[in-house]
Amino acid sequence: MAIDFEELANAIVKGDMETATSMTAQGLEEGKAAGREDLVVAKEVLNKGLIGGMDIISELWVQEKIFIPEVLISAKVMHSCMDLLRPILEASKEPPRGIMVIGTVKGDLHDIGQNIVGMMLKGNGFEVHNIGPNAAPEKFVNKVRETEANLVGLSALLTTTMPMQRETIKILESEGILEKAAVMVGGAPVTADWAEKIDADGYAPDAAHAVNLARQLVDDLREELGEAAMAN
Ligand code: B12
Repeated sequence: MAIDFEELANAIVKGDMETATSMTAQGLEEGKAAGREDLVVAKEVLNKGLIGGMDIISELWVQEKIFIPEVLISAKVMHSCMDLLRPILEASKEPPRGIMVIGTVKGDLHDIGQNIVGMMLKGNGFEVHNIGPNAAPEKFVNKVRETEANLVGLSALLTTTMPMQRETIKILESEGILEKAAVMVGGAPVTADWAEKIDADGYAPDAAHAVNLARQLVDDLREELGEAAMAN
């Protein structure tokens, strides 16, 4: 019997760590027992259960039915459930398609969405270096230099930190990073228009689109720079 995704989402909302983590584990086990592919089951648990729970949290917060402490508890439960899915979502047998540095821009502590994007990219053959939330532009610059990344992902969840995406891109540009790397932006308030305005190379509304966009940007870079330059 498949797990009840609504019950899992509600456990996230209630901050019920035990129920949420045991249902996540149970969902994976039942999928395996039914002979379904681990990755398909993990994505289903993530999208229908965990993200479903965060959608309810967002709605309740907007309606002022819950407050920051409750949101923090739910976020903690969400992280623990994601830890159970991580080994499956990040497993990839392919050589790296590209190297990405991802983080949430300075001043912004939201990290759930960018963690999901990072996990999905890893599972799709990218080498991913996640520098976490509240990441200053210099931190992006240093990590790209250290890892020779060809993709940079900037997340922002607040309208007040969206300008920091622009600022970070400006600094990446002035440091010469964007000669060999492409930059993509995302986060709930971010739009394709904003991405264009701040000279990002691309925008994706969610993790699935982010994977396609990352592939496209790396292919475009390869064409532009040639394979030899990409290897340096
Ligand atoms: C959880 C949460 C918190 C938690 C964060 C915990 C954590 N570890 O992340 C806590 C409680 C800390 C928090 C704090 C605050 N928050 Co808050 N938070 C949220 C909430 C409810 C959910 C965010 C989330 O995790 N969503 C689930 C994930 C899966 O979705 P996602 O992040 O959008 O990510 C997806 C896509 O956007 C995309 N994506 C994300 N990043 C990237 C990056 C790239 C490169 C790409 C391509 C794609 C991509 O892919 C992801 C997966 O599909 C949102 C509500 C909302 N509607 O977003 C408010 C929300 C973002 N918060 C808000 C506010 C106001 C705050 C505070 C200022 C509150 C306060 N008064 O202190 C503080 C700010 C603290 C700070 N300096 O950052 C507002 C922002 C309003 C605005 N217009 O700016 C929101 C919208 C709530 C609201 N409606 O009022 N928050």
